[in-house]
Amino acid sequence: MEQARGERARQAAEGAQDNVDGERLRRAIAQLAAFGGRDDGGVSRQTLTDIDLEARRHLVERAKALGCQVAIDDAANLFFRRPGEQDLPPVLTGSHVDTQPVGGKLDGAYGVLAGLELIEALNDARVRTLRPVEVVCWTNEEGSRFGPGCMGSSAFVDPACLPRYRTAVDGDKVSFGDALDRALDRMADVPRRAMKQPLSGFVELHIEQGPVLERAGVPLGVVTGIQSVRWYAVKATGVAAHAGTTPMEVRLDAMAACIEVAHRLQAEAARAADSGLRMTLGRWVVGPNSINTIPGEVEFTVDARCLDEQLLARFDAALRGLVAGHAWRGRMELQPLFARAPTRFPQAMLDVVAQACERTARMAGKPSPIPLTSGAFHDAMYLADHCPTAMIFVPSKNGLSHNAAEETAHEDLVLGARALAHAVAWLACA
Ligand code: HGY
Ligand code: MN
Ligand code: MN
Repeated sequence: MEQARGERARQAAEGAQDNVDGERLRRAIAQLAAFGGRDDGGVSRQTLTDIDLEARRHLVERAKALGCQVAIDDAANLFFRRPGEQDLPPVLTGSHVDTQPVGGKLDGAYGVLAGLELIEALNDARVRTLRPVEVVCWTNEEGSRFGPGCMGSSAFVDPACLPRYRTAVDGDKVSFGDALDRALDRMADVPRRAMKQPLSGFVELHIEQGPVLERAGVPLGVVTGIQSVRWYAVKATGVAAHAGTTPMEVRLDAMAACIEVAHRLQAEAARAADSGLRMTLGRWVVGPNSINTIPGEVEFTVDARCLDEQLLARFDAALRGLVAGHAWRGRMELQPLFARAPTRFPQAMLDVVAQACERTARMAGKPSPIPLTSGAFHDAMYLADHCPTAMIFVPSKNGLSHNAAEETAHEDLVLGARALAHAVAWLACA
């Protein structure tokens, strides 16, 4: 019995892998990139904007054309299911299609489209998997329009998160709840499904978004885990006043206060950089943001990441101390926004992914895959709490992402899709 099942898994995996069509994948990437496409080659498709909803509709129609059953849950996560021989918990793959304000055409989208390519490859290979195979499009992975990130996947795993997420607002004071209800209305024709469905496993294919694979000259990465991440907002409240008439010594300048705290944070981060800490002060909101008014309110965000949780805890303590101890007559507040401990994927899943990447690389005459951890966070970090989870990476040119110039050699994109096909088809028959 075991042997027959193993042979079935091997045949399904190799059939799926060998039927991945690189030109079909190239076309699919170009079609999706048109939703929010920019003149500089990038994509602007922030979560639950009209353009994101149009892109989602495009994916629903494509999945239906492939014979998939489509479903949506209360977080507007979309699921495209290819039935299996038995109605067992499915093997899930996929990622997200929302982007940064100025993003690339691959971050997230590549994982969803490689999942749909897998469905086509299984159809072409006439493979019948034991379990269903599902492709997911998670809601709001980026967390840029509405914070925190990974709202859809974390709510899928723990639905109790959703009410709190609904109160998040974007820069125009639109709430995530309103945007979500609008998205669900637009998808009222798609059958609704409960969250927290049982899953046999989850495998996410993603671009690395960093320099490791490119520097190693290796096209496939077996992702062993994801580093820890914490987000904060620091807000200074002073007094808006006239830039020309207000003497320097009487000002309550919120910008001057934030710059001082920011400088000390940069020094703190520089001291810990060799230990792997990465800190970004990425978003500044200045009020009233006028050239000739002293800023009365300034808020900036802190994104801090590290694989070493203790080191991140020390940074957290230093940040809290800096904000609490900042000596000025105005107000300085710190608001934690998001925190996720490091993720480590189980060895059994790493073995399946390594096997898939090995065969893909060998068949293409390429170097064997290497293990690496992810500097970026991904939906897989929440799915890892729910079912056996793993990730596959392909290289990013110049290690660049969250930038319109984000790019990966098409040959590598195809190799990644082949490795994903092998891993998911294997798991769906094993
Ligand atoms: O920020 C991240 O790591 C992810 O790319 N959203
Ligand atoms: Mn991503
Ligand atoms: Mn991203």
